[in-house]
Amino acid sequence: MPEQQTLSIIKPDAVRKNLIGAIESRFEQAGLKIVALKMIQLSRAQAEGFYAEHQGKPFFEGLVDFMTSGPVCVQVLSGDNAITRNRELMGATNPEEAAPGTIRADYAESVSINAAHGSDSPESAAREIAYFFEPGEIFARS
Ligand code: DAT
Ligand code: MG
Repeated sequence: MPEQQTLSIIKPDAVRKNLIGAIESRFEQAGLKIVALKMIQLSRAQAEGFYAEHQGKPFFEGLVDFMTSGPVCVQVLSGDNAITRNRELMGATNPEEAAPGTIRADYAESVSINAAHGSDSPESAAREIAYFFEPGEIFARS
């Protein structure tokens, strides 16, 4: 598998619970490299644009409320098969369905308050990385 990059977000619930280090540590221990990183407070417009694919769904307004409820950490993770590996580390969207030992199984509260985001395809990774980072903010690390 070639080197890939993916966008990860530590969501407001996990930041509130002081889990930034615990979650970043899981990425590093799995061999993924953090090549860009920042803490930000999303505006409603930023959250709506980021989750545009879900516009019109019943949970959309609640999702935007939640994602703007406090600061988040956004990071670009790099490594072999990084997109799928990050999704595996996160576990299923609904923590009740997430495999034991995954981020969501261990830290998520519910299907809507679920600790982490990860890009789900190369196309979404490219869009989501560019949504938050300028090229000069992403570092080459070998
Ligand atoms: P994922 O975050 O695993 O990629 P998704 O893209 O389907 O999942 O949905 C984006 C977010 O929207 C998800 O992390 C939490 C929220 N969400 C999804 N389905 C939901 C539902 N049935 N009820 C409440 N929130 C939901
Ligand atoms: Mg998704």
